Amino acid sequence: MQKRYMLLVTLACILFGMKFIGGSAAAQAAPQRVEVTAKRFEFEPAEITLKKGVPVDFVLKSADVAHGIRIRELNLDLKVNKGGTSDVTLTPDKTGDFVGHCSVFCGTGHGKMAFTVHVVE
Ligand SMILES: [Cu+2]
Repeated sequence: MQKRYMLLVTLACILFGMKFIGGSAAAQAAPQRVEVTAKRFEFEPAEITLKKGVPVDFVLKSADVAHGIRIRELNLDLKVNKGGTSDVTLTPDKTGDFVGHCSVFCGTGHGKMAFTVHVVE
């Protein structure tokens, strides 16, 4: 009878352990959040590093007028309204350094607004 009880306790521990591991895996699956602020005429930060195959919630905020960010190689094309916030889930599928630019004309320095994403393994 005691053996049976021990077996039950062991089983309960295993089940609890699995639930715990499952819970932390689910927490890891929630995308990491990356915030970038666009303002005349720069992005802050101007570069970020992401991991290949790991989804991130990419948030673009505007501190002044409308801006955008486009990196063709990463299928990133996001626009933000004046003073607004936009976001998209981004999962880089290749490694490398990718340079994007502001995709909404925002003034004289618009052409200089560059943003770099480093994607690593
Ligand atoms: Cu611009």
